[in-house]
Amino acid sequence: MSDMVHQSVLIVDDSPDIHQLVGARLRSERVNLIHAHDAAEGFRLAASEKPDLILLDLDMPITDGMTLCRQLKAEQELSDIPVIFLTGTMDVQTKVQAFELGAVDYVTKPFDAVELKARVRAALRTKRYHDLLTTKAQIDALTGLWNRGYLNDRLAVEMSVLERKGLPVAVAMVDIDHFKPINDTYGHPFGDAVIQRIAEVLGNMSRDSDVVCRYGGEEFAIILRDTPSEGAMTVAERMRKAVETLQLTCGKTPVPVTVSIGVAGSDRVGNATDSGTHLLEAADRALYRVKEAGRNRVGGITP
Ligand code: GH3
Ligand code: MG
Repeated sequence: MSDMVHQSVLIVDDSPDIHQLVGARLRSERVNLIHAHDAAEGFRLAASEKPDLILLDLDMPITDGMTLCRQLKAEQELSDIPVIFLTGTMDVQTKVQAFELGAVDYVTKPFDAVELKARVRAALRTKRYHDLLTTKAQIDALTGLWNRGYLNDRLAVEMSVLERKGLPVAVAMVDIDHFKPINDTYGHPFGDAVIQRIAEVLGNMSRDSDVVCRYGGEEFAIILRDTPSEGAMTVAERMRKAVETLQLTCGKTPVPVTVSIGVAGSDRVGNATDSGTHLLEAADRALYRVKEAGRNRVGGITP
């Protein structure tokens, strides 16, 4: 997914002339063009660059556009990228087949400059809304952190990175201590504000590469990437301390708030590679133990 200013367009066509022509026609648009000259290169670049739109020649030697489109739509990570077919003349049956395969549009060669631009623009606009909605659905409204749905998806991705590259990953489960009495004493809106402040602290105390999520009501989960257990424990302790020193007040009344944190790292959890669930469960067990032990503390898992 590219940034908000420049979206990227991958063009897959075996004819150098078409690359040049499309390049010229889209020059005035704010898009990054990526060039592929056959289906194999197109697939590779789609996977590595995640373009916002693919302009795909229907008629290519070796592997044709329909086949490549089918391959793209079969990949979960690539299936949302809109495809516009570039074609010579196209009979009705082929058009129907293209749309059934998931193409959003087609442009017939030789293309009119204004028409090509208009169709590319429309497809990119829809893609932008799509990306926005997808992101919104994964964000918690109260805190602006990632939500539990995103956590689960992301954990699965991190587990596959762990498997491929051997990078350690850790999970920290954070739970606010005695939160129910805070709600009962100072009211639910104040409770919400406490959750927001703690979310802020967790965000500030973590690295950009960490994934901070609101797991449930007053519970948070943090994925610490490329982090062994020991490092994760250090980060968690820093977070615990930061919450303890917050000095929240309701009106003029000081309201001390603390959190308990359970940490589990892939280097200490056996079988962690089969799913992130193991890691989450282990962190949850560690959290349960520190709650039992008196709260406002950090605990790891004992091998
Ligand atoms: P412990 O130290 O054992 O974690 O005690 P606790 O009181 O924090 O734990 P418990 O799970 O019993 O209570 C959590 C409370 O959090 C219950 C619920 O009313 C409150 N809560 C859950 N979600 C929200 C929310 O979004 N806003 C507010 N204000 N309160 C919430
Ligand atoms: Mg709690």
